[in-house]
Amino acid sequence: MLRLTAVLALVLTITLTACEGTPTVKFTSPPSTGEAASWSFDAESVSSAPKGAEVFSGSWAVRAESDAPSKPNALCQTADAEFPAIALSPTVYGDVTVTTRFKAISGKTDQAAGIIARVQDKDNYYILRANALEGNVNLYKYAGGRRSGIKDGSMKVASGEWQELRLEVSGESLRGFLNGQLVVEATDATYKAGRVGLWTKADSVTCFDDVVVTPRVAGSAASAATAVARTGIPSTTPARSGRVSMGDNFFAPDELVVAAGATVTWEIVSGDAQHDVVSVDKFFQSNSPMGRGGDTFSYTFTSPGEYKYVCSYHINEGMTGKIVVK
Ligand SMILES: [Cu+2]
Repeated sequence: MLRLTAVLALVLTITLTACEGTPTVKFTSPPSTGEAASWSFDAESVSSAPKGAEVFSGSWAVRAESDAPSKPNALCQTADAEFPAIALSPTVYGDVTVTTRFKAISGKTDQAAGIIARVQDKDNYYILRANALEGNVNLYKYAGGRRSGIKDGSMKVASGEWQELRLEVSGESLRGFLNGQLVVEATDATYKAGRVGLWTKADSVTCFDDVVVTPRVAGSAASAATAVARTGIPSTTPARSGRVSMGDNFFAPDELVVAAGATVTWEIVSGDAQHDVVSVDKFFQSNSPMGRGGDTFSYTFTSPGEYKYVCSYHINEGMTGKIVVK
């Protein structure tokens, strides 16, 4: 029996090993913290990939989407490929949080939306992906052009609706959130640093908007939902409108850069608790509490400056945010 167990273990080991590719690691140590960045795609040329991006697979193009969270544009993947993927910029990050809004529009085989991080090259990175057909949010490792599962998380993912996906990578910890709710958590030590980007699968037609990349401040244990102090200012053109998702107990993104004249809309996307939006300097205030489930509050920022705000119910839980108007 012992021998049989040993043989089975050996067979299992060989089988598992055969499924995993061999990783190529280019970025062995985290660099000094990369700059925060954000993409609303609204100032990008339509019908091409965003400036500075590198398409690994699939057909990625900016296009007008009438219901885009920040209008008019979104970035959409429309080809049928094994793993469509795009790196958004050449910047290498160590510990980082990537948040994106996404909408799974169609797909018979798959309706997937993913974030990739610690990207070494087109064949080596981590994946967090939500799938509307399977109802899960899973973590994968892509190594040597082969995908292997790290951990699965079960969660209903709506088709045809804008939602929010977030991947936090810190040290060896990987955490995936859907609409602000932690769904899947695991550790993996393969990749230490790398680029960030987006991912889909097979025949998924998926659009993305309002991608926010926040490097973790060195030495800070706070999650992106509570980390407020940050020096990096997003580098792309300020958006003409913006959205902030709310839940228990976070604003996401917690720092948003918009152009003067932009209207920012806060929306409760998850959770059961009561929340509000209160300007620290009394420029704006929502109803207290806001209604639940899709209720929104909007404010138009006319003057450049920094506008800090809090949820008065959860200020002690770190539910604070900032709008930077340029
Ligand atoms: Cu709150």
